[in-house]
Amino acid sequence: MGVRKPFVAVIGAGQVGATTAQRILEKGISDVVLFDVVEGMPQGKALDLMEAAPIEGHDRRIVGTNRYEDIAGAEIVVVTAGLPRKPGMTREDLLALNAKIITDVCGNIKKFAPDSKLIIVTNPLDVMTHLAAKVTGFSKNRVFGMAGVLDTARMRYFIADRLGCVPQEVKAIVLGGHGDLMVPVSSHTLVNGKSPSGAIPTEELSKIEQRTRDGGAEIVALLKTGSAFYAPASSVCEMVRVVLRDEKQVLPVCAFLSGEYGLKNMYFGVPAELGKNGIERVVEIPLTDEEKKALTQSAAKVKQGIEEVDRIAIAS
Ligand code: TXD
Repeated sequence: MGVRKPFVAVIGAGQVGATTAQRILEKGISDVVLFDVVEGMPQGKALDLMEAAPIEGHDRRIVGTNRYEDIAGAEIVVVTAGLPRKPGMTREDLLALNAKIITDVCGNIKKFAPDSKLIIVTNPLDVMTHLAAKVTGFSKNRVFGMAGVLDTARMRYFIADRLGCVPQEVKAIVLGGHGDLMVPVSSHTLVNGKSPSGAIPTEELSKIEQRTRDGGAEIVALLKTGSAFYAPASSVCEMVRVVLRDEKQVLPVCAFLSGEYGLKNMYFGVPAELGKNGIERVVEIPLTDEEKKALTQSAAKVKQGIEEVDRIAIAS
């Protein structure tokens, strides 16, 4: 049995890819094609997930494959192919290794799923999203990356945990590059509509913001053999749902900027409305001078990575 349209293709059936596929299926969002270069692995995971369907009670289908032909017709392609971080590695250390993989994967997406929208997950995230747009040549609204939803969810959880409330009561937003210079926007953090500054001392709030920046590394240090995947998969799944169902919800994502936030011609983490066209529009929110300065610093770091990946592309 094949998949039914509209379906999502997930490239890379590793930790994030397989868990994303599981969440999409079990939440009943769409059918899934799961692709990996390792023979038998995506087929095995797909079969295992189908065997869970009678218990989970959904009627979605998943097909595992090593053939790019099978992604033809996908509405959204989620790219998780690549190496994860090991303890001590920064996201930037992955740049040259993952650039090769993204170039290969995106060349195939261009060929076999030319009308799809791409959600990039592979690190270093902002740079790989730039590379994916370049290799496919797709319009920029159809290529975007997942990072802000995850970083924001981490911060919401840390605040909720500190206050003993449910995470849904906490609103927060983390912008900028998905790296050590990401910017938790404290002026937009709210607990039940109120600033948490009365309930959490400033020093502690800064510690929570730093823990958010280090959130990925904290998990890498604990797991030792890979990086986070449950919360990343939830984050991708939310973006997939919003786009597939044309929900027009504003989420923090890695989007192409044409002057917003004073930045031009680069991918960067900002709030954007997502819908059937992918990025419907970038949303500019008011920031304090300090937050603006932090965003500029984060953008400079992302630009360095973009220049580096462009140099690699020219050299090869
Ligand atoms: O916030 C975020 N954006 C992130 C990013 C959150 C978590 C993980 N993040 C990054 O996603 C991470 O740093 C990695 O770069 C990717 C994938 O992480 P994952 O934990 O899923 O890595 P795995 O388990 O090693 O899976 C990667 C899979 C693996 O099965 C490989 O066989 C496959 O990618 N792979 C390929 N698939 C297709 N085509 C090619 N060329 C290929 N090379 C490897």
